Amino acid sequence: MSEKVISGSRNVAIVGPYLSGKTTLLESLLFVTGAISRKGSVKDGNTIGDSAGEARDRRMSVEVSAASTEYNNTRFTFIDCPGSVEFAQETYNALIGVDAAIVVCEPIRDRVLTLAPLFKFLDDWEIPHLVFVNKMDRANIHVLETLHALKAVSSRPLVAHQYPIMQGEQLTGFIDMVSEQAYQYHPGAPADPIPFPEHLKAEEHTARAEMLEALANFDDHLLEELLEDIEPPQEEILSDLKMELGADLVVPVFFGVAEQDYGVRPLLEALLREAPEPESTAQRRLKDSKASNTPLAQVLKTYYTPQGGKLSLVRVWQGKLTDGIVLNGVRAGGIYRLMGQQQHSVNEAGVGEIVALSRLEGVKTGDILSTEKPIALPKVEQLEPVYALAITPEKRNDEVKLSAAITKLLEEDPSLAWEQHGDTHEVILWGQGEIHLQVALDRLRRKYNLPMSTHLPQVPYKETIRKTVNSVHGRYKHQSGGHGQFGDVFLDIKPLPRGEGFNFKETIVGGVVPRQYIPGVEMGVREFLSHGPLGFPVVDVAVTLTNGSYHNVDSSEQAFKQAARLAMQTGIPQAQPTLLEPILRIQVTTPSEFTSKVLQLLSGRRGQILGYEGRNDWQGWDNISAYLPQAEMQDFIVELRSLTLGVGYFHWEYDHLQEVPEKLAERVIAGNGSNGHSK
Ligand SMILES: Nc1nc2c(ncn2[C@@H]2O[C@H](COP(=O)(O)OP(=O)(O)OP(=O)(O)O)[C@@H](O)[C@H]2O)c(=O)[nH]1
Ligand SMILES: [Mg+2]
Repeated sequence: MSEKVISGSRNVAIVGPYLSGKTTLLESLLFVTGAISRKGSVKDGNTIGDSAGEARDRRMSVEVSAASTEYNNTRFTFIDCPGSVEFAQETYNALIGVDAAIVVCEPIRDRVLTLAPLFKFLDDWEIPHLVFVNKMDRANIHVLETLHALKAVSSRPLVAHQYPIMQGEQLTGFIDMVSEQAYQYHPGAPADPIPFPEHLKAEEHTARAEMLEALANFDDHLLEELLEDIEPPQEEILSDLKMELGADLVVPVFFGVAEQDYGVRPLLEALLREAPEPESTAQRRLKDSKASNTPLAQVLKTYYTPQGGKLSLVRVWQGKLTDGIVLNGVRAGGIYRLMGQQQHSVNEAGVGEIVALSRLEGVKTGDILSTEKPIALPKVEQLEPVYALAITPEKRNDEVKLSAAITKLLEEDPSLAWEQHGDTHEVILWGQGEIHLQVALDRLRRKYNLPMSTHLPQVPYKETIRKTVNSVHGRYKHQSGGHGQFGDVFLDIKPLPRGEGFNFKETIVGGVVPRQYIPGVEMGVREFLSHGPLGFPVVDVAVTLTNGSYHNVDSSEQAFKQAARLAMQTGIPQAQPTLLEPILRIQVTTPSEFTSKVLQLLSGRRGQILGYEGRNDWQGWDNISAYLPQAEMQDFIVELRSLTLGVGYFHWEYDHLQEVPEKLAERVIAGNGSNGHSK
């Protein structure tokens, strides 16, 4: 067999809403280009895109997956991205490394609306993208309605690259809008040219005129031709499509049925002819830096393979990666082209390729790699965690192994976070939602043999006091065997304004409590405050040591510590202890049509609305600011998503402590720190 000449490459991400058919489309792209000889299906769990166990189990993609193939002497590397919002970070991290993205969507209005955040990301980063309307075997809305819904969520003009030929709800062929040639689809074979279907003449004509007008907005020559009623040559339309797609000025739309390979070849043709070459993507990303051949690559994704090896999926922005290359001071173990979970070793990777490098210890997703000091390149913003679970190893001895395993999980997935909570001592895993965390826990079990049990994290309540009590007496006297223990103190206990924490003073005169014992008093007070009478740490309290007495032989720092504890034990319950809860300041972002529902959701969760306004940078979307008790945050994201077609999200930060309403406080105290969720 003669060696094939590869004359170019394209890196294309496959993105779009949950379950729109991205993994199925990748399977079809690999099949029609001959990279696989049999197509797998998501249902049977044997696709290239979803070959990881966590994806197979759920019949959904949970991480990006790369696969390379060849078509017309061009190497295509596709990156199949997960659609669930809970894995959006994966998608964003990978998107910045591709030359173009295929946005796969279903012909369903509500599903199309969920594309808004993705379109915004693509436009913010100027990533050329086209739309593939999939599942056209079940299209129960008219083509024009689908286009209309798409136009409503894209800030860039959409141009129909094809006009679908339908028979009822089933796609049977298409009219290519550049050549106006009609084609008929056949199962298992390329489409055949057919005569133009006369009944579509009017619709097709309007759609084509709209396409040409959209293109002419960026090409004066084309505009003149249109004004003068001159039919523009096909080459001109194609070159405009290429230029305008490449600059993210327009969004071409295609239609198909990935399951039957319908529309997949025309899509490939368009990518080949119209998607920008890797060189122009590199130019766009490396804008300010001088051209050079120094190897420069960026990590789009980190994998720990089931065998335990580390793989960094990188985009080569500049120069060439060769076997044994040292990047950022670390020697790469090998260079691989990926096919889902399979790795094919190669000797080198040229500029514009996406390949995996093994054993780059210490290198993280997003990192810029070079043989010299790497230049700075823009990085993707990290999503804030919005959902948490407290985790404990099922086997006690596993605690030691846990932190190393979690570090690896976080390298693979930067939208996870973890903390060991200072007050509650729980290990808390933070992420983007329930499924996201379940996948992380699956990985802990599968790859690191660390089965975990989970529970809802405790709310870190605190206590404070409302009243001042003066001269509270505490005396510790103990006689046992040798010499005894004696400490004796009087304390004034006073509430402090919110947020002031704790302070300790003494006003001892005449040495009634000798200097050396005073630190013991403070220690006793602090120890008591770490666990107040309601079961939580006590804050915003001032304690003053005003008086006391001692014994020449029996007194000690330890005895004064005990005396102080006793005084606190008596004093704090008299000072009206009350429960405080952490309040978060949150900012919810939602399409304006759901704003009033979100306001209701917040109020129903004891939220205090601070204001809301339309976003200047995102038409049709609002920002709502509010205070929200942390106790109400646990599944807030779940409800927010269910109210907003899944696209609403929020930022949060701890703001202040606030008294818990009495009824609720009683419940929390009765449950001794259990989550006081008010439903
Ligand atoms: N009717 C029909 N079903 C399809 C088509 N393409 C995919 N599906 C089905 O849609 C479901 C989801 O397909 P996937 O390929 O997993 O979708 P996805 O976009 O990769 O899903 P996520 O990665 O989890 O977001 C599966 O049951 C597919 O069989 C199509 O063209 N027509
Ligand atoms: Mg998928």
